[in-house]
Amino acid sequence: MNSAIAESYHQFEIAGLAEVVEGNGGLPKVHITTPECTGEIYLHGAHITSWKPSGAEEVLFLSPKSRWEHGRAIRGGIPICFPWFASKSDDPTAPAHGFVRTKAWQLESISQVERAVTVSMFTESDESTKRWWPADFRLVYRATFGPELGLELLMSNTGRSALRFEEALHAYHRVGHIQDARLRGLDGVQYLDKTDSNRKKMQHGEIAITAETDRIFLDTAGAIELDDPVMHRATRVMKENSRTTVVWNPWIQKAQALSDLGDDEWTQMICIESSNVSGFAVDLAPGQQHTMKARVRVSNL
Ligand code: TA6
Repeated sequence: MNSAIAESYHQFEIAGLAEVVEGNGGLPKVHITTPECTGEIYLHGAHITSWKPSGAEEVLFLSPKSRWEHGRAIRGGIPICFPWFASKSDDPTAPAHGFVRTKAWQLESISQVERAVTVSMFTESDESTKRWWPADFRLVYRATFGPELGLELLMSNTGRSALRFEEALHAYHRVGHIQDARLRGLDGVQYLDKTDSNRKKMQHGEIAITAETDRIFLDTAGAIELDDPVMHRATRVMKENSRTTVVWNPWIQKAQALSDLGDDEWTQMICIESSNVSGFAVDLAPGQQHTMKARVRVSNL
């Protein structure tokens, strides 16, 4: 990170709490250290790569094999999928999960609120986005690092036409061993099974991961509990203005097929994604805004 860039970020820093430093691949990141937690968020993709409450272990999974370069997604942490989820329905050449996770966002502010630090970043429509998606938009992301991790994705339609978009906070949660972890909060919820031609199915009881799992849970606003007996930890994911939850674990073969994920790393992660995807994409008229929120809390199991 050259000195001019460092200088331009200096104005945002809060002494002793938040600094902008050079991260992996030379990409700038905000490093947060408070009495309550430590955390990291890259300007690349507004991508949170770490949140560690005091006295607890790292909550997010991050692959040591991840790439760190403009135009590539970071493997792990919390990628932001927008304005489409997975592949673009009308263009197979478009980047998976949209284009904001692979571009540099701009730092808007860093502020201290009680026991937490909030980092705010934004990205807007430009020539590179219009290559894939004609809309005019402004996307603001506020990440609050404290005793809980708070996430807010605020989307504004800054154009003159109505638009429709999908969004997901594609969070990689770290677990001791996936086969011992259990997910609760989706009992009785319908889902699309991506491992079975998107067939619609019903979840019965808690989720145990015993094979490749890729499910879009539909019309659900409830909180998710992740129980991890190996790390003696319970993680609660709460959300607002989100009507779908995606659950993903690549298992053995898919993990081997991903060059930026270690072959055995499928055992250490599960994705729980607060989202609005598939039939729950969001419509916005010109001038309208939409905010999706999520909060993560950990406790001892
Ligand atoms: O969220 C689940 C999913 O859509 C899976 O189908 C899988 O592809 C995963 O995302 C990871 O996608 P990525 O483009 O980051 O490799």
